Amino acid sequence: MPELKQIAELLTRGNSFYLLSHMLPDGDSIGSLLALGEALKRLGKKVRMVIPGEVPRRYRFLKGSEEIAGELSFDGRSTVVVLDCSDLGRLGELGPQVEKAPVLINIDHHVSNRYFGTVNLVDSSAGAAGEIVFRLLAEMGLEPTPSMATALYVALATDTGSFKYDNTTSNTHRIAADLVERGCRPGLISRRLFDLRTLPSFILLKEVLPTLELYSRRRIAILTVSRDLLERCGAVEEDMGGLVNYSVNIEGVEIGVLFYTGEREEIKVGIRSRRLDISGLAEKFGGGGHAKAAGCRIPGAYPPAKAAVLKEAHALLREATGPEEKGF
Ligand SMILES: [Mn+2]
Repeated sequence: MPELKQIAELLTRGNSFYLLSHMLPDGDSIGSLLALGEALKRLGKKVRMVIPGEVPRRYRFLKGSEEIAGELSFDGRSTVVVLDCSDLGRLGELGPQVEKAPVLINIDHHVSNRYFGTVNLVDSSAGAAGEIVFRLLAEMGLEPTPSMATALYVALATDTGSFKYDNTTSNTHRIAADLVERGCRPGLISRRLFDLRTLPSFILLKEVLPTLELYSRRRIAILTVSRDLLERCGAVEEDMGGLVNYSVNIEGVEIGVLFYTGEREEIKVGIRSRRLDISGLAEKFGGGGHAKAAGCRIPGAYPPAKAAVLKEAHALLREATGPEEKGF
């Protein structure tokens, strides 16, 4: 990839950088940001890391996470690197500030990427943006330190669902093996990322499971969370992480949906599938994501939003129903 070389050169030559990633940060966005940030700092560069919103608690054990700012005042000159974002809209209020940056580097792995950068390194075969950052560091001749290896391992482990999803490739495992050799600790990371839950999130889970509804001959499963429920459980939005998986993990279910009716006049929708490509379904409502994990926001009240999503999900199922359906 010529872009890999080009970006490695831009990073080596530049002196001052802003590294940005998306709202509702996840392990891939934060891990990629921190690994690249540390690499550039080690080269003596000036680095500012910004994410719209707060770093979720579960990622605060990562070295340097306390340096990630929630607000940006762009100087108009520094090189901007945007990680793990399919479009600048994912940067929320930060997007318009960096839109016209003289050098805007776009590093991403979403199929739906809009190529908004002056240089674009987009590889949708990568399981995580962290995989691309790993390759970039190698291209720059930099060896990951234990803290960089930990950040990248978090990126990989998060986006591949702990190396369980279909986007886990032999390459993902090779990189993971390399990161373990560089000093990250998989057991400790897995426990922090996947096993430990806050008490409110457990109480929330207990209340959300009874909201389960099944449609379309039990092939569509829906879970619903309201702001009220969240507050009653003493939970915050972060505690909803992973809830959507309970819908799609039911045997026979093809499409799992979690509706969050928390915001006024807006319904947040998380969509998952193990087999079908549901990214188009999210895109129909102005959202996006990956083939098996996507999301969108629908303005208005819950009942019409739910009806509209169900209708599109039915349609997708009808399209997908074919001879290959047997055996799944
Ligand atoms: Mn990602």
